[in-house]
Amino acid sequence: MKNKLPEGFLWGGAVAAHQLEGGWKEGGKGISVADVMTVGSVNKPREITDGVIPGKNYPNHEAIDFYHKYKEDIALFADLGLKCFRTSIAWTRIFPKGDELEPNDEGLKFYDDLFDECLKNGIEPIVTLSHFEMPYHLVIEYGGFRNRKTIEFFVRFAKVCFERYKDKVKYWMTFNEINNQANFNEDFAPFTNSGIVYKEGENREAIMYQAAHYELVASARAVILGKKINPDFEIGCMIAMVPLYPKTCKPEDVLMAQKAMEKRYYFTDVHVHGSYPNHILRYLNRKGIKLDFTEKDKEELENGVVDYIGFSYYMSKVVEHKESNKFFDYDESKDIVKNEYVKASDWGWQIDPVGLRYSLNWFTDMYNLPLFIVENGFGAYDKVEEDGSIHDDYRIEYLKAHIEQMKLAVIEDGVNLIGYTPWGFIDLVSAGTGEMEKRYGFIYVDKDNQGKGTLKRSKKDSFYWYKEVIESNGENL
Ligand code: BGP
Repeated sequence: MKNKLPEGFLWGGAVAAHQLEGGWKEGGKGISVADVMTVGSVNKPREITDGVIPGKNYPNHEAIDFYHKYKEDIALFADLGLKCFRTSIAWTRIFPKGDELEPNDEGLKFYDDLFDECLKNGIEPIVTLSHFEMPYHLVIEYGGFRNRKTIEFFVRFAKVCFERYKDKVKYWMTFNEINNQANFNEDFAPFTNSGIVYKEGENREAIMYQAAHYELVASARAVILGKKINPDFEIGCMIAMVPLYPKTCKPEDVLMAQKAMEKRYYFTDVHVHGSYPNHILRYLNRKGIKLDFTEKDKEELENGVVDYIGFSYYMSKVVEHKESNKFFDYDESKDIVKNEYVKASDWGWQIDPVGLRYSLNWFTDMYNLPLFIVENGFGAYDKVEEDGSIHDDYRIEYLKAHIEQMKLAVIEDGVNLIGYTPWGFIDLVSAGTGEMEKRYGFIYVDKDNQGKGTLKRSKKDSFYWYKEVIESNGENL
């Protein structure tokens, strides 16, 4: 047994196109759902406006202007020593409306240049196809993934990307945090790829399960196609991992937590095993939800299983069983309680490094596939000192504690882990709130929630710390 992380471990950083690129109308790009979302805050959800309304503050329009600054940013990433860079391809740069037959070459060219620049600097690009940025036109015209037709549009987009970048990108993911939509009773639109904003009085649950089914089929079909285009591709799913613990050892709480895990993570079963687990089929039956689920879907799900599980990990949550909940049906908007044993961030995200080790073991026990931690990080307010330095020791503390647990999972427990890409390692727009000032970066970007600032980049203390972590392959934390 080695007491080190494996050689070639992919240390990196993660972002998503709409949260950093900006250039929302450049290079032939169309409007995405992220382009119609305003700034919110910890207490106020982002507003999703009906088209782009002049005068409103849309943080994703400019973001941190990576679209124009990517060369200088990649030079900084190389200085930090990143081995890989996880980003997404903005669907609207490739298919501005989403339903065109031919792609937009200028958009394709942008990612050619971006990936070439990474490779030139010894950084491997890791790509998510859909990261919360569906073309807005698909939402308006087709209802997003309410509609089976959207499968075709997504698969066309995936095919074009696979063909174009087949020699530049090896690791792909289909839908970012596909299982977020399981929380359909929360107004969670900024955190999904489905393009669905629920209307008053709708049966959200039925809509969610159908949309999720279409996404799972779209993902499987993309995997099948990708493997034909380049058999060396590694195509993964991407799951938002928030382990759900029982509030007490009361058997009902324990069962409730198990049932909650089943509901949040059945997506992984479908991606990995190529079929739905019985508990979900029975649940849908009991609820009278009939899915549009064809024989061809079944075959595609079976054949389009993923090579690895990419997942994000920020926090754990605690679940309590209520007497009235006879069937142990989990509803995230009602069943979560505070964990008395851990602290939380300013945004209420519970900090639980041991939960990362738990998650790595849980995934391994359940699925026995290679794992990739493609997001982890600490959103916090940063203060710039008079001399320009930023002492983000709280961020270092968070990351250090999580990397320690990650190492234990690999070294002690034998988990097969490909890499670790902390989230938002350059400050960017928050997906949940649209704020700039919920910062995750090792690189500071001078811009505030009102959109003001010079966009100047500067290194935080965490930058120097992470550089050393990568150089020592995780030895020096
Ligand atoms: C994940 C998303 C990211 C990201 C991150 C942090 O759920 O995949 O896009 O933004 O969470 O969330 P937030 O930006 O709301 O702090």
